[in-house]
Amino acid sequence: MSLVFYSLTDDAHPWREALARALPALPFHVWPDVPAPEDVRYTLVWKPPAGWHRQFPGLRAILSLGAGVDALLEDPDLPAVPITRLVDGGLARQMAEYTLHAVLHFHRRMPEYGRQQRARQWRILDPNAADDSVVGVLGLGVLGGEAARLLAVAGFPVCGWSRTPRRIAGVDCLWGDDGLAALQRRARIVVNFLPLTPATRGLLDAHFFSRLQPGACLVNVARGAHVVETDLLAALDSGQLGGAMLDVFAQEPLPVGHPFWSHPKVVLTPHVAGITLAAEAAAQVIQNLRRLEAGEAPQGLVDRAAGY
Ligand code: NDP
Ligand code: OXD
Repeated sequence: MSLVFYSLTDDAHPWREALARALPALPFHVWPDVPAPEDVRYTLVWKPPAGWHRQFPGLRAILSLGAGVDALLEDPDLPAVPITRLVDGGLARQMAEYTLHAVLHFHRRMPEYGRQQRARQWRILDPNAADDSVVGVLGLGVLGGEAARLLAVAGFPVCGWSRTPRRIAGVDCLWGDDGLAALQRRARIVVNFLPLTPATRGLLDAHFFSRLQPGACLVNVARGAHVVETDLLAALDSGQLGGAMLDVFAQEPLPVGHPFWSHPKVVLTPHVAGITLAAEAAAQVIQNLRRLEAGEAPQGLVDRAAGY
């Protein structure tokens, strides 16, 4: 029995140390150095190539190094074994911080002050009242729910949208088509925390933007493919959207020639809103491996039919 680690972006070393300490009987291999593929019972992965899991005939479960499992589920050759995802594991606080920063950026009119600075223009703009900056959070799960809570505590009016009804103190929780329409009418700043599924892919398109108040702003920390990028550029250029802060993109790394890099209304970061840190996430992975070995249900079991 062994575990294989695959990631082109995460350092295997702290994971190896943490797992060796807690589970000394489970050999830890870093792909491609896997001596006996037939002995592999678990994989701990971030974006392995399609078909990669087929080489492990004895696989019992796939443990994702991230919260979103869209890339895994897109693999048509993914074995029919349980998949677990990170449930917070240190991501929620980072994502909530990023969101609060983004909301304050737009609420305090920083994009306009940035443009004024570049033009050497000293001009005082009318401040927004906190009540005016209604934030609409798409996705009220582990990460979106935490960000919505923090924004409410910071004094912003917050409404949020989920697939099934949710209750979060200080947040007006909406669901279904009517709920989405209400959020679009009210929100000045929309923050996307949805998982990427067939139901949410391309949701943030021209139709979506046209239903927001003119000058509304978008923060996307979920997945690039939620956004129809040409529609977003058109909405920014027409003034329908006042600005966008983007952490995720349809193609990552973002190609050097992409118009987002130099667009005056776009602030972007390289998929860092929440970074998986072994020091915080390993305990959850270890607990899940113990549960799986004991035949118990792991935490963060992915619902393949729902796609998240
Ligand atoms: P969860 O599964 O905990 O929450 C997902 C939320 O989205 C739930 O509230 C769910 O509704 C809602 N939802 C799903 N489908 C729909 C739909 N069709 N219509 C309306 N609401 C829907 O996920 P997390 O909060 O843990 O993670 C969210 C996403 O964040 C990840 O999938 C990933 O893509 C992204 N992410 C980005 C990172 C970054 O660094 N940029 C880091 C980590 C994650 P319900 O409550 O009814 O189930
Ligand atoms: C994740 C991510 O899903 O980093 O965890 O995007």
